[in-house]
Amino acid sequence: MELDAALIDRLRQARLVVILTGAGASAESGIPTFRDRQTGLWQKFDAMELATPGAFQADPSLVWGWYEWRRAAVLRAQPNAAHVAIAEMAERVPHLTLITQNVDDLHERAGSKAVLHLHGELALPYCGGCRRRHVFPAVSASTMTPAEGARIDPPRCQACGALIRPGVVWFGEPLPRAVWQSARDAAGRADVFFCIGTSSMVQPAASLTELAIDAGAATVLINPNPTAMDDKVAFAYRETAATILPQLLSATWPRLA
Ligand code: BV8
Ligand code: ZN
Repeated sequence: MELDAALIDRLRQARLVVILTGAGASAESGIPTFRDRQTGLWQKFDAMELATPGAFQADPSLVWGWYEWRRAAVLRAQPNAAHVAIAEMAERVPHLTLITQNVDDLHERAGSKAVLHLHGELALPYCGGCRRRHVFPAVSASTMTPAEGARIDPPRCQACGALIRPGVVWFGEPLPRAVWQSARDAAGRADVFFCIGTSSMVQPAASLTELAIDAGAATVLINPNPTAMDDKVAFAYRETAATILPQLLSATWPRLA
C-alpha cells in the first residue's frame, strides 16, 4: 500500500489532527454498518425508518428491541486495529479531536478520550418525558442475547412513568448543540482532517469534511468503497481502516529504535 510522502510530512508537522469516523470504523469489529449488505432486521427494515422518533412512537418495542440487539453486539465486540491506531495517534500529535457518528463505545474502549459523539450513544438512554438519564442494569455479553428483530418493551421512567428511549440522535432530531459546535470548531482549525469509514450521506455530519477542506486542512479519506467525497479530498485510500491506519502510523512515526 503506497502512502503519500506529502501526507506523512503534513502529519509529522500537524498541531491539530481531527478525525471523523462512521460505521466503517467499527465494521472490522463485526458491527454491521448502515448501508453495507445487512443481515436480518436491516434486510427487512430501512435503518432510516427505524432510527426516527415516529418509528419509536409507532412501535416502541420494535425500536427498543433493535437498539438492545445492537447494544448486545457492541458488548460482544472488541475494538479493532483502526480504533487502536486512532487512540495511538492521539499520543503522537500535539492535539487530536475525535468526532464520531457511531453510537458504540469502541473508540473509548480502545483508549480514545473526549470523543465527540455527534449522534449520541447507545450507553446513555434517557426518559422521553422528563429526559432523566436511565442507567442500564449491569449485564454481561453472555447474558444479553436478544434475538435479532425481537420486540423488547422499553423500561418506564421511575420519576414520570414515560418510556425510556435510546440515547441516540434520530433522523429529524437536532444534534447536541455543544458537541456540534465543538466538532465544527475543530474541523475549521484542523491541519490534517481524516474522514474514515463513512458514506458521507448524513447531514450535517458529512459537511464537516467540506468545512475542513474549505479551511485548508490536508484531508484524508479512508473507505474501501467509492463515496461522493473521494474527489474532493487531497488523499483518498480505497482501503479498510484497520488495514491502513496502523501502516500510516508506523510510516509516519516509526517506532523509536
Ligand atoms: C437534523 C444515530 C435538523 C442513530 C444516526 C429529509 C428529511 C428529513 C431529514 C433530512 C432530509 N434530508 C436531509 C435530512 C437531514 C437528515 C439526513 O441527513 N438524512 C439523510 C438520510 C439524507 N439528518 C438528520 O435528520 C440529522 N438531524 O438534520 O436535524 C434539525 C435541526 C434543528 C431542529 C430539529 C431538527 C440527524 C441525523 C442523525 C441520524 N442518526 N445515527 C442510530 O445509530 O441508530 S445516522 C447514522 O447513519 C450514523 O450515525 C451515520 O451518521 C449515518 C451514516 O452512516 P455511516 O456511519 O456513514 O455508515 P454507512 O453504513 O452509511 O457507511 C459505512 C461506510 O463505511 C461505507 O461507505 C463503507 O464503504 C465503509 N466501510 C465499510 N467497511 C469499512 C468501511 N470503511 C473503512 N473500513 C472498513 N472496514
Ligand atoms: Zn421521566
